[in-house]
This record gives sequence, structure tokens and C-alpha cells, in this order.
Amino acid sequence: MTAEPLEIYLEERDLAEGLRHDVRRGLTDRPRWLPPKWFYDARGSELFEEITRLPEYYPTRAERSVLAARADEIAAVTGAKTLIELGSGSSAKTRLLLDALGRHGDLGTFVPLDVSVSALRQSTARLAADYPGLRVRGIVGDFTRHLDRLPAGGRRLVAFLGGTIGNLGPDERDAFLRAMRAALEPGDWFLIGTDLVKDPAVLVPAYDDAAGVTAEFNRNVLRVLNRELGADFDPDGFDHVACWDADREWIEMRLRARRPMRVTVLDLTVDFAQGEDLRTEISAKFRRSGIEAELRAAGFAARRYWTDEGDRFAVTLAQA
Ligand code: AVJ
Repeated sequence: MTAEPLEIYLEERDLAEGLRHDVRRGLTDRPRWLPPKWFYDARGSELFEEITRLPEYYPTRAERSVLAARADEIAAVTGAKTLIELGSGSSAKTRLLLDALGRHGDLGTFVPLDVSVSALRQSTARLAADYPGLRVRGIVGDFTRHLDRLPAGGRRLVAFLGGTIGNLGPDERDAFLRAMRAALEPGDWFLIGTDLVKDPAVLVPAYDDAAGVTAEFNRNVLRVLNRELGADFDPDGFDHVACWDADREWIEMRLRARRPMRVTVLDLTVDFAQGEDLRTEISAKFRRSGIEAELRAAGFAARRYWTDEGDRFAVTLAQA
């Protein structure tokens, strides 16, 4: 089957409005910040795919090994008819789930949801070609806003993989998980991938690789602002910084001004002092107790918890 036309809940206009709103809030705040979702234009999505292949970036491989080992169990336990994937990107690891659910026999529809039109167009076309008989309904949307648009009914499994929930702070996670629970019927399933707390000597290089791909990914957000808002950032005027916040147990990515810079964006004039940071991402790391407590607080019951052999990454299967 060919993929169905994308259902678009984020119009160009909507996206542009959201970007302007976030830029105004984040760049006038101290310390300055930007939300990570703006990394993912076509180039940013490509750079992220490149990150997933870096030797230092273990989460993708660790999660894939868990899914490879457990996909059949996930299919058997959930018996899902509809697989929904939030922040689906290229949906590469999701093929493990699609294969297992297909073997199990009940899967009819796959619904990837992502903010990136380019990533969705590619992934839905490929999936529809590779899975004849599967209905592929791509949704252009934001998983913090459009959970109420997910197709209803019929033993649903929502997958939120890659550790993407780590991009949200504790309060945002709580709000997201409650909204997720509210969008599901009792008995529906939620599969969530979370990167685990570990030695910073392993964590930090995963966000500051030797080849400099993550640095380019980080600077890409400035190119997005230049193109979309006519800003005049000099991306090379910023150093890429990744640091581990041991108290809050998250990685922070920042862009640090190498020299004093004045930037014009929208109607704002933003002065960066030399050494001043712009925070571009948090990537929270988890412990089993915390994951289960957060799920429980939102009304989910954790039914299975698996990690890879090195205990680097966890996949939790919860039920609404
Ligand atoms: C896509 C949010 C899971 O936090 O590890 C990778 C993004 N940022 N390298 C992560 C990311 C820098 C990634 N997530």
C-alpha cells in the first residue's frame, strides 16, 4: 500500500508562530534557552540520524538490542492492532516492533507522529513500501499538544522511544504522561524508552563526540533561526558544550559565545557576553524507581521493565 496523505495538525503557520513564541521567551530569559524541538529541520534530522551511528552515542544501539530481544514478547503481551509512535523520526527501530506485531497477526495500522514533515514523508513512504497490507497514517504534530488527535479504539500500543521523554523537565513530563494516559482507554499500552543514569565518563562523550557531529547538530538550531526568522546568528561564534548535572541527573547541551556578540532576531536585540551560554537541550537520565513512580503518578501500571546487557538503557511496558 502507499502511505496515506499526512494528517497535518501543525501547519507551517502554526510552526512559525510556535517558533517565534519560543524564541521570544527563551532568548529574553536568563540564562537564555531554546526548546530542542527546533533542532529538527531536514538537516537537523539528518544530523540526528548520523548521531545515532556514532561510536560514543550508545542509546540507539542499546535500545535496539532491548527491542530485538523483547519485540515478540511485546507483541504477545499487548496483541496490539494499532501501533502509534510519538516523535517517530526515521522509525528505524520501530521496524522491530512492526515485524513482531505482524508475526503475531493482529497489526493493521501504524501511526507515526512527528514535528518533522521531511522525516515523516520519507519514513511513511518507505514503511508503506516495505509493509504491504499495513495502513500507514503519518501525523504531523507535536506530542506535547496533539495527543487528543490520535486514532481511537482497538487495542492500541503507543511507543515513545529513544529516550525522547528526557527532553522534558520533571513538570513537563508529569503533564505529558497525564495527557498520554487521558488519551488512552483502560487496557491500552504505552512503551517507553529511557536512558539510564550512568558514569558521566560515558554520558558526556555521547553528547560531545570526537567527530563533532553533535556540535553541528547543536549549532543547527541557530541556522534554523537564521533561515526561518531572518536572525543573524554566527553559528561558528558558539562553542558546543555538553555537561552532566549530577543533582538533576540530566545532560545539558549549550551553545557558548566565543566572543561578545549582538544578534538581531524578530524585533529583539540579544547581546551575548563572551562565555555566555544558550541552553539548547536537556536530556534527562532515569532510574527504575523514578520511571515507575512517574508512570504510576500518571495512572499507568508498569507491567514489564527490560534493559540492555550493559544496563545502559531501559524499555518499560506500561498499561493504562
Ligand atoms: C532524540 C532527545 C533522545 O537526548 O539523546 C542526541 C537527542 N541530542 N544528541 C537525546 C540528542 C544530542 C536525543 N533524543
